[in-house]
Amino acid sequence: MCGIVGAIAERNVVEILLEGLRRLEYRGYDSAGVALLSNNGDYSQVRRTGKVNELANAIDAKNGMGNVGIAHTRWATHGGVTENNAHPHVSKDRISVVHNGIIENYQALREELKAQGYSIDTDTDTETIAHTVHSLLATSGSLLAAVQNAVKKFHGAYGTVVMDREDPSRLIVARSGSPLVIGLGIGENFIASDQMALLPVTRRFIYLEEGDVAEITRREVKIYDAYGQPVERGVVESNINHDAGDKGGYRHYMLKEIYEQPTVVRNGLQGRINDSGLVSGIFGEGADELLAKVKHVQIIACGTSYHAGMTARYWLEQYANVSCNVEIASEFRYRKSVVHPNSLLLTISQSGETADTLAALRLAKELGYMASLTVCNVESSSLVRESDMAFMTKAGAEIGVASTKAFTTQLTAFLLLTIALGEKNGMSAADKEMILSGLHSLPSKIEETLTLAKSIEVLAEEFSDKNHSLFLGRGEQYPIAMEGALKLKEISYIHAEAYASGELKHGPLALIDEKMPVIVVAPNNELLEKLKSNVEEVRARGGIMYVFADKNANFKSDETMRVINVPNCNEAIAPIVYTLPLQLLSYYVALIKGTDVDQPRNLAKSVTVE
Ligand code: F1P
Repeated sequence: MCGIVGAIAERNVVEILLEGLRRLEYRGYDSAGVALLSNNGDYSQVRRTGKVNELANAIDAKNGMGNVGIAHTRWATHGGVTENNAHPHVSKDRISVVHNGIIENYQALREELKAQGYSIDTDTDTETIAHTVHSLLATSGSLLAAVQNAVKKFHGAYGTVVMDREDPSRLIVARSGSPLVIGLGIGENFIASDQMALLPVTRRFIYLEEGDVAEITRREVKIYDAYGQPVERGVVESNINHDAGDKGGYRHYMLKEIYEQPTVVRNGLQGRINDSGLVSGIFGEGADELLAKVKHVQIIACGTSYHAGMTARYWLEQYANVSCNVEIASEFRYRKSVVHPNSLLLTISQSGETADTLAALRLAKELGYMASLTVCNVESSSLVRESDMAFMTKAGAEIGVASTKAFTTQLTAFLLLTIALGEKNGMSAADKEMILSGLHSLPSKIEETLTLAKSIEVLAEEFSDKNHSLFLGRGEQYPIAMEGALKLKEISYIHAEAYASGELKHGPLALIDEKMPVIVVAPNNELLEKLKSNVEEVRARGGIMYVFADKNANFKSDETMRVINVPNCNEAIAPIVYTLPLQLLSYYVALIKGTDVDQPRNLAKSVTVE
């Protein structure tokens, strides 16, 4: 989604802005732009469609100088991908703005602005921010006051940075619904939509809260809350590794992140389990008392995180004896739902900024859930700040748009939560022991499973000319099949659908022929015999199958079936282990097809608009 970078310094800020944009590239975008203002009042602006390098190439000594500047990568929401629609947007050659989010009432604002004599030159909602601030400047007395008055008129979501060509001494920023972080330097300050953009220049950050407006000069940051009152927001020292954005020798971030899984899962378990169970207090202060009262869990998430939630439901009901519903955030937030007694609202998100998930959390607070817990990968995110409890997945920065290590660390977190809730709800000692021993073996099982990469790479050749595919799984492997299908469609653009294999004969069997590869996830569990019958149903109709199976499941390769044996593992961790070959399969298929693995078309890493 859109990325914002801003800087105010004594030095030329152009490289800081461009490097910031490059570091946000992974989030997905279609065009980029920068506006620069020098202390002597010289102003320049460059915008380009395509990659940040196109923008960088268009910058030279004449247009590449500024002591203050704003920059943006755009992911089109209103208006096509054109240079004219790229940010910054300018009003009356004076006010320049960059913006993330959507101004929902932009049509009404346009009419109002046209009546005041402003000409509307782009198809964007953002242009109305520039004109509205400009129109209020004369009566407001200062740029800060103009922005404070302007935001009162906006409905929707915004993170925005405003620059006045007549005043190179300040930037004004405002946040509502879209994240913004201020980076503190010495005699210089910065702003970005994601701290990642600023790691080369600072480690000290202030996270703006909903409704905040801030005035940023070289030496000072003054923050005002939604009521216009001055407020202090804490300074946070980031411990994110500066190199978190490097590929570390791998061809793609996605592959690097797939191979990081043994390490990040190990980190996520460290200090949280011991030989006899969970270390107390791992869900945060006061969480143990709250969790002890939970009788129902409502899970809300989107995309890959939703699949983690679906897997968690199987575990919570099977082992922890706690009832659980799972719903996509964009559905939950717009329908009337019933709150069960003693219900825990559980959100799952890699980024912690997914607009629909965040909106669902806010709605749930009004609906009367007993408490909220988020399982999240970004400590500074809105979901973590706004939830009663947070459990950090510790996956480290995930750059590839297609989520991999975030997913397996989420699943690891849910096995811990299953024990935590199960202990209060009559979980059997045998189940607890099984999950615990599975968790202890998990990092090495992941390592072992990743050694299948070579044979999966060979298998991937057979997919490169296919247009459709079917993924099958049963029980807790059904969401894993869904996640496998999502990975394949996200990065290889092959149409992939997942079915609970018991559902085959209720429709999808009609699709089976030799052109439709069927991928089957088949661990050795109590549903194996049922799954084998489903496999025969496919075989009888001439389907070609690719089966990821436990050796003891006794599948044999033949002309209609390729079998890849997955290392034997216990039932609890099998969904995590079986995720890995599916990640590798989609990676190698995408590689063969030559798609943009890390930044697949039309997608964004962090979906901060509805
Ligand atoms: C949810 C999500 C990701 C997906 C893509 C778009 O994000 O659907 O699962 O890979 O990046 O967003 P999050 O809420 O888990 O950050």
